[in-house]
Amino acid sequence: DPQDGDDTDLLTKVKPKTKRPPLYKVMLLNDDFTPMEFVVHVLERFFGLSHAQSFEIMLTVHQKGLAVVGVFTHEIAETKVAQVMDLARREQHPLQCTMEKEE
Ligand code: NFA
Repeated sequence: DPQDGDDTDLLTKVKPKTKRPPLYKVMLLNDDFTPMEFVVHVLERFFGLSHAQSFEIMLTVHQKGLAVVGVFTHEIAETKVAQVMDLARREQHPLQCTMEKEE
């Protein structure tokens, strides 16, 4: 019979599946010009981080060159990147924000 698990219906097994969406890391990149306070502001405003958390992450980006600031679904990650890039452009800072699929 179909789905009874015997070896006569190897191609008809049903796999119970609760699918998780692919996740994307959102990263900030260091540069020599964007003011530290602007980066802290961006992290507080768009990533819901406290001032202390934001300052820590800003310093990590400054010292290491980049840092992951959050992990989101594709649509949310795209929105965060667009929000950061739009504000940075409007304020004429070269700050870069990118996203990358998590493996
Ligand atoms: N490196 C920048 C400065 O010294 C600060 C900065 C931090 C820029 C994190 C971008 C990202 N003003």
